[in-house]
Amino acid sequence: MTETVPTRAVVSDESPSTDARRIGPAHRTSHPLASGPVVSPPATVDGFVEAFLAELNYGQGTLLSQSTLNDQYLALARTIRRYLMADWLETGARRRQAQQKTIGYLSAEYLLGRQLGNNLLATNLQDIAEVAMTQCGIDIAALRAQEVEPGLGNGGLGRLAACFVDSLATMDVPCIGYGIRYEYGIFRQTFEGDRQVEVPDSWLSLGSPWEFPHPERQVLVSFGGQTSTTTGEDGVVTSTWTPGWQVIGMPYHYMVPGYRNGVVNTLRLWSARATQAFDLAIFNSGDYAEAVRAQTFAENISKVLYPEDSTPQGKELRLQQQYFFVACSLHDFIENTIPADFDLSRLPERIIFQLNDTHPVIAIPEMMRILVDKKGFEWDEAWAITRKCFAYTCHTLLPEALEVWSVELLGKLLPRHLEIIYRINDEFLEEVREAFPGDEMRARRMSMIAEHPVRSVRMAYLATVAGAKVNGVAELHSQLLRDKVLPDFSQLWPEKFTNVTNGITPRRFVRLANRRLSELVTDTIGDGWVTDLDRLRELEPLADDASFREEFRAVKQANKERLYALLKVRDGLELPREAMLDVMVKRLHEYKRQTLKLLHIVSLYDDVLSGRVAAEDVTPRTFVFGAKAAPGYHLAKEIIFLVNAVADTVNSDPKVAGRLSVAFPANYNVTLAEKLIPAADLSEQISLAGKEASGTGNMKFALNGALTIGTDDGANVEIRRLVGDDHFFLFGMDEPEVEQLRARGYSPAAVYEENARLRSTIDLLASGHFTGGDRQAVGPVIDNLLQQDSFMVFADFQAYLDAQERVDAAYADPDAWSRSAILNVARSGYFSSDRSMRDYLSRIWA
Ligand code: NBG
Repeated sequence: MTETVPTRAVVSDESPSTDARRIGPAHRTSHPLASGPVVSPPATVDGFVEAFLAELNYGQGTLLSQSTLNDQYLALARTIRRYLMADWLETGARRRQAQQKTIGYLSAEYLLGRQLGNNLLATNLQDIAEVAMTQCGIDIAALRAQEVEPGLGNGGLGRLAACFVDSLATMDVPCIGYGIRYEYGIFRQTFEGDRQVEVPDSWLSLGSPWEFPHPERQVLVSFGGQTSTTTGEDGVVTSTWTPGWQVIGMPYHYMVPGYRNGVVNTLRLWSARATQAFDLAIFNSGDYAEAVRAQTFAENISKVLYPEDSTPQGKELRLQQQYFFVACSLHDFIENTIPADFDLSRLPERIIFQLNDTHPVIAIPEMMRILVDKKGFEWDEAWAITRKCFAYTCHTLLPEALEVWSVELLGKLLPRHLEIIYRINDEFLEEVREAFPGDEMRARRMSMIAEHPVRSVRMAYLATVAGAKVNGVAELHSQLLRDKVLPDFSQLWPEKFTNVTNGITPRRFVRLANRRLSELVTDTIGDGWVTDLDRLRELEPLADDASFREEFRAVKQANKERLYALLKVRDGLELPREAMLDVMVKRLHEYKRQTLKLLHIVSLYDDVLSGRVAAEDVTPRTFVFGAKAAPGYHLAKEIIFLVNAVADTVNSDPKVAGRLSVAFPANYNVTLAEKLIPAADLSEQISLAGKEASGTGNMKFALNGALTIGTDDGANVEIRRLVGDDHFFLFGMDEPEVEQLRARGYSPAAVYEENARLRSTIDLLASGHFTGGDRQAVGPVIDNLLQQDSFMVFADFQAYLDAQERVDAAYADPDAWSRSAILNVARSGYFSSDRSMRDYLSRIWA
């Protein structure tokens, strides 16, 4: 039985009443084409032009001669869709037939990036589309630029989800990506007076040609209210949830094409709608605001992406978002995807829900509720099923990033789920007490319910207990997860814990972003690398080939010029053609240590100002930052201000002209990353050891031929091991050293006193030199470093400067540098997200 939403919802937790109007397939005709294959337009220039003009005329309702750029973009997108549609329908039909196990990827974020280029690549229509557009008198580049990227994620976690669904489609693995269709994605960053100002990202406003709403698959989601228990004649106690309010989840489907393999998987993102658009009686009485109040309230749920990266905010709306999308997704799978008569005791044969961090963990009690309250399973059997249907990926090591929900809030919003969590916890603690008799402290430590500072549910513990597997995202991270974050759990269930090192899709981040390098590689070793990235190994011998190195350098230079041309029109930046391009792009977070990079720049500048170093002896470098700060993260915003202030001063000081320049283009996003990363010489991966779970930018840079300067943190460890110590600039404390220093007592002020270079650097910053004499403006950052420096910037400062000197020395020998860069490319094939998917398939989803 599939469930649809009644046009007039009744507030109850029951399935919508049977009088609900069905909007599903109406009837079957006997027309021969009714269920036959859809036909794609011919993959020729003429076929493309014809399909495009048809979209322009019939889809946009305009003539080519009258059309705007946006009309043309929408028509082009819809034309490409036509070429994907047959494969999409066919993949869906094949999946329904095969009844294979499906990956339900549950993620609150998908940072997709622009779709047009990726879909042209997947369909192999790039050249045809370009010629076709030229024939229509249109510059396809202008249409590409018209697309607003769907920024439905913050950073690495959301981008990882996008890479994973790309890989699964390319590997023809059944996967449904489930998430939220935020009306506003990650804010657009602008700078005013060097300070970050956030502008809403209305990515849908000019139309969204890549999505397909499916009202017939709407789902009703309940919240609030209360539960009551009744004891049946057989003595069995049942709990009934009478919710207080409901919203409708409306799915939008997105195509996830595999790379030229005829597969198109589905990403299903949910949008919240009110059960009733407005109250006509109130409207008629004249209170217009009150009449639409319920609608506004309901639709707020999918209105905006929370812009916090790594540190969750325990806000009620956030919990509403989380429950909203997992409730829709579970319902969608159980009621609308598998056959109506499916025996749910065999559910684990058909689905594994991968929990992308703790955001979707409320799906666990939701599954229990469905099985016990709605499907009549006994608790124990339901629990046995549930434990096989979920696996949990942890993406952090920061204790403050482990999500907790206060019992008060959870009980108010989801009273039945709280009851279920309590019971899961009680039974789990029994198990702990049995395994460790007399160790009450342990039971308390492991409880899913924290007592302080307020009673709350530890979502990571719930996920660990219920999940069939728990994984970290890089070797070091998985080890620290076992040893430091969840030690009691890994002791109880060592076999539950595993690692899957993150990866990135080579389609978007090499083939699409770096067309020149891709051509060079393909000319040399063929194009098999696009779906088998280990084949890049075949490039290794070419590192010793002078003419290959020459070509490789020409690619890098061309990518730089493409970037500089873009930054000139995009940001009004003028950057020197010949300089090492030193790039640090990622979310602004203290643990990532953008301030360490900043201190390096200031110290180089200080060397010249103070006459210690002649300007001619400074290796010309262009430093590029890209980073958004969470709007409420004040210190991060102060750091952005300071970077901009330093950039202004350094860029306009003739003493370092042609030697040092600093660029901070606003609004770093996937689109900009695709231009920046292929141009970089040096990749900055300088987090404090033990803090960055993995990093994925680090992988993108290595695969595009940048060398890394980095700490022994996250996936840097594995990158260094693979590319070799001679081709990676390691510096700083490792994780045990960080812990030792903290245990000894870390005093940043003492480091400042002892290190003359650091003192001079800090003093120059503190003097107001970069802020027009305003010392207060630098106060927050400097004071924090001197007094707290939680992420030990000062402790690693000297080691970082020394490593940067090694970078300068290496860069002075272009042949040796290119050799290292080529080896970075050749040896980084491991970081394909296809490999990550193979690891998930064998270690977790098997
Ligand atoms: C981030 C980590 C990164 C990691 C990505 C993807 C969160 C909570 N975590 O190091 O900080 O690369 O996840 O795994 O956003």
